[in-house]
Amino acid sequence: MIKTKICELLGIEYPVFQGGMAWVADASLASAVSNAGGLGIVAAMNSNGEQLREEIRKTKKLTDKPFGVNIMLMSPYAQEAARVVVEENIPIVVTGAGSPLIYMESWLSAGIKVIPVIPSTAIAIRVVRAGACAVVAEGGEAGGHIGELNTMALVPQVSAAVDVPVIAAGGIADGRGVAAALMLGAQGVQLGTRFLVAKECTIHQNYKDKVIAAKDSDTITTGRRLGHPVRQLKNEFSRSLASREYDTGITNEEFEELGAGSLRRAAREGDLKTGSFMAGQSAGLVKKEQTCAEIIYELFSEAEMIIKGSDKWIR
Ligand code: TUI
Repeated sequence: MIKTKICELLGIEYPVFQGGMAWVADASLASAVSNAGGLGIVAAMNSNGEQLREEIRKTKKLTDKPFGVNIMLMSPYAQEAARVVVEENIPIVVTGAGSPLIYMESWLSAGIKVIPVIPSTAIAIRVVRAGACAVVAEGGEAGGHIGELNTMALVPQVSAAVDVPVIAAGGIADGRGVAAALMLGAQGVQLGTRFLVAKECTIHQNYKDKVIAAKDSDTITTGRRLGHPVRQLKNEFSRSLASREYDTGITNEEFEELGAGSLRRAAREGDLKTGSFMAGQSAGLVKKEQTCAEIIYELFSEAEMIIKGSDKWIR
């Protein structure tokens, strides 16, 4: 069995987090991941405070294992979500897409373990100084909103720079990725794309089919002009957005408006034309729908076999 410090720290069986994906990571997915021994994470991004409270209560009914809440800091509801996680006694908060520093004191004094997603060593050092108990180092292979560094370079540098456990994210979808992440110094992994096709994931079937059909080169990034590039699968919508990345004929506000509602249209309506099907470069590794328990078991038995067999390289 693969056990690391993060298992002990969070009371989980396998060192795997499920990415807190907006419009995707609901009570059904998060509870299934936690019940399978990983860390399930409910996304606060698309919910106001009361909707988030309802989703948290649903998750509590579906699992008695620890689960976390992901707070996307660019969300208009971030402040409400920050309060609700305290009121609902959530043990673990993962943050993304910005600096969590303004909320750290209130979360830490409520006994919440704070684990920010970070795109660079400098930001990792800053959040650890402020009290983060671990960080998720997410490389640009990931789906959704990404930083500039890739997982292979980011994870070992963050691991060397901070003395808390590092969770690797971005580009990991199978046991080889899990084994590699551990070799890079990580104490665990976070996966989004592979969990998109989990049986317990409630997104539209069109989204799952698109991920399963994707090849390695089927993602594209858009939104660099806004300072927040987003990786998604290629379709009419993402190609058209990409073609306007350097178009001075539209303002940044107009460009941003083009993206509004597109992730919801993909995840909830399966709108193949105007949806933004966010997914990572690892989509090409994702071949079939499985339960969360099957995914997690497969990830760690593959990783264990690879690590056990690795002395074949030593002479
Ligand atoms: O947040 C993500 N991925 C996301 S959020 C999202 S929702 C969305 N919808 C529409 C448009 C844009 C986003 C979809 N995918 N990943 C975690 C992540 N965090 N990636 C990058 C960062 C990050 C960036 C800067 C974390 C901290 C940070 O700090 C800046 C600072 O100044 O401290």
